[in-house]
Amino acid sequence: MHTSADRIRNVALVGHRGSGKTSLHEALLYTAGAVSRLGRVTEGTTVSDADADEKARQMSISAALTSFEWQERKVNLLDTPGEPSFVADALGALRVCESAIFVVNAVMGVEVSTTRLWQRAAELDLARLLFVNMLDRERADFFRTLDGLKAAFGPHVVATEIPIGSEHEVSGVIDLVDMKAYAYDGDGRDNCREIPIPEELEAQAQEHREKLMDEVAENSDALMERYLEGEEISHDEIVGALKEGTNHGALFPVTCGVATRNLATNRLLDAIVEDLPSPVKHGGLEVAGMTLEPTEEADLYAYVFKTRADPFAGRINLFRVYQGMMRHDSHVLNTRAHAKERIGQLLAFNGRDTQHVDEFGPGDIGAVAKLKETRAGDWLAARDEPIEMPAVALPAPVMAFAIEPKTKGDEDKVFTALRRLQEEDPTIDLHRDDQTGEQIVAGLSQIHVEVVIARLRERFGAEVELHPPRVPYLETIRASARAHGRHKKQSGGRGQFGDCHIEIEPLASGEGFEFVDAIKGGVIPGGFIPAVERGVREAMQRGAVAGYPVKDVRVRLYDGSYHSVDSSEMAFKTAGALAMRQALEAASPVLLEPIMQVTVSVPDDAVGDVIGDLNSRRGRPLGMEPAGGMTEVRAEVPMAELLSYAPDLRAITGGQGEFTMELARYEEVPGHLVEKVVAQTKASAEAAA
Ligand SMILES: Nc1nc2c(ncn2[C@@H]2O[C@H](COP(=O)(O)OP(=O)(O)OP(=O)(O)O)[C@@H](O)[C@H]2O)c(=O)[nH]1
Ligand SMILES: [Mg+2]
Repeated sequence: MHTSADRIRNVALVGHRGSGKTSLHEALLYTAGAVSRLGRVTEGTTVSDADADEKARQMSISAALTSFEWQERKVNLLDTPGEPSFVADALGALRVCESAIFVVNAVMGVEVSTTRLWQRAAELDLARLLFVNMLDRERADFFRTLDGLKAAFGPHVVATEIPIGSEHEVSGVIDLVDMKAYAYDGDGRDNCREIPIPEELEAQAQEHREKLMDEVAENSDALMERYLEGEEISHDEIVGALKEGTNHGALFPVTCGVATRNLATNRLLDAIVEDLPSPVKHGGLEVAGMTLEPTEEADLYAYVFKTRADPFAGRINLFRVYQGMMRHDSHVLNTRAHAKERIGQLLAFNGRDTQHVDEFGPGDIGAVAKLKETRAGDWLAARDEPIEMPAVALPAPVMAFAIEPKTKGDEDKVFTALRRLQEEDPTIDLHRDDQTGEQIVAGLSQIHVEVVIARLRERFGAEVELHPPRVPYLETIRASARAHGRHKKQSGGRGQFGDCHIEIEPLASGEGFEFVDAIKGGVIPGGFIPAVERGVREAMQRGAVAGYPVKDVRVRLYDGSYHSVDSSEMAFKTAGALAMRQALEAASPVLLEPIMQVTVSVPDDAVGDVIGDLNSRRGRPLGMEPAGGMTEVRAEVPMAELLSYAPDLRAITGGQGEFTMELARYEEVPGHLVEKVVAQTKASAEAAA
């Protein structure tokens, strides 16, 4: 039997790295009875963070799903990583949930990722609830954090509870909806008991209760009137209006507690059920000109938001049913691959155990094993018609390395494994650089690439080496020149003869290559002219300055001669190459380097350092503007100066800066640096030989 959509709550736990999401996830599971003991991140015993590398680093790397019941509702909870390198999983989780709980560290307050994820949740129109965690830590301050949240996210951020005591003396919370107080003893499941509101907190509780009621009343006209007339308003009415306001971001309830002490997590469970919307209440999904409604009778539409690659268990896909029913032992269509997939095993993650289930209803989130073609981003549907989820913008992978297997001959193994990991994480870029011939793997950060390499080793037994990628320099010419290429060999039998005169001149940047056949009177027969061009193109692969490909050149073939017996295509090709090599040397060749347009997003106080650093990298600032609580600095910087930018930016900004880059254009390498590039190129060519 499946859960009806109005009884489901799909909730993503999101927030800054280390704010306590995984600990809170564990406490919620424990309190709901889904696990029998409270695991700890510090001991590697939590349900999510189950991977070996997550335990070793004590941080979440992948999103983890668990499902459990509370107050006769089914809660699908997605614990997401806070580290920006793994933001794809946080964004994937936000995509399929109606609600997000923002876990905020009460010592640090609003942090970079809190702000960034908030924007994403707002774009997706999610209901948002906040949990101010770590109240027990030294220098934790609920009210300062609350003020910070209001400053960052507006006046509709409002407390629904306040703590009793602070730092290591925090002992409970006061519920502002019912004006009741609760004390917590120990971290057991039944640690909560009601107490009278402590006298010294009465005034403060009353003050915050009024703020809450003002916000609540704003979301219901009927309530507003009665509230202004001083009438008593019931729990259900308040909660109803609270949910109304929360559903589409008109109100953001703030709760609080201590995840690792299981303090107030039972109240958070209540809030999930009472304040956050079900898929029915939140409304259908507009996609591909349709509205997918959470109804059982309609055609199936399920969206796959996460793929886990396991070399042994195979692929596991997590999906969200938007409409219709997902049943085991059925066939569905993958609308991207246009393939029929057999749904064998449907899986539910209940606490520590994985269970086989028969079906998932509309609005529900579940997993399926062993699909052949399906991976994250795909739709599974009753009909094979094009449908595409509005894309979630992912950061661009900027930390690039050239990758090589440690053992020659392991190439296939390494690249198959990398492709599997890429299915799991779309922010991994994998491509061959045509120009340098290197296999490039790029991620969002050093740590991101490290995790990929460790997973290659641990999951797939593939050992690799990384080195900085080569900069794809180019060459061009600044003057025109003429040259004569003559290839002549007469040694017994049939000889070889090819002879041509060319003139080359610069083209405008980006125009590439042009070959003009200006032969008159058949001095070179038409059949040999393409061979000359091939020779010319071949010579252009290795420019005269440092051996890089040459671009933006027009070549005019204007004279030559041939021999009726000894001429051949081969001979004319060689002659063309000879002529071109000479011409390039004579035409003031120059070295070009890629210039990247870089956008750096940093906290305001780091702007000066970041610009100073960009200047030292031969960067040209283009401007800056505020963006989501940060400053965005734009600049143009040569790629050669950015090879280690990711870790450097991290260091300059205390881990808070992010950047993206894309190719702007090629520009001439300044004269004083050309020698260096030539020497480096020579050295790396010798090392490779
Ligand atoms: N004192 C205290 N420590 C906490 C609390 N919540 C979490 N911690 C600790 O803070 C650290 C980070 O907690 P996690 O639960 O891993 O945080 P997270 O948000 O899941 O971290 P990422 O997944 O890396 O973003 C761990 O050492 C926890 O034991 C809390 O309420 N009080
Ligand atoms: Mg975590």
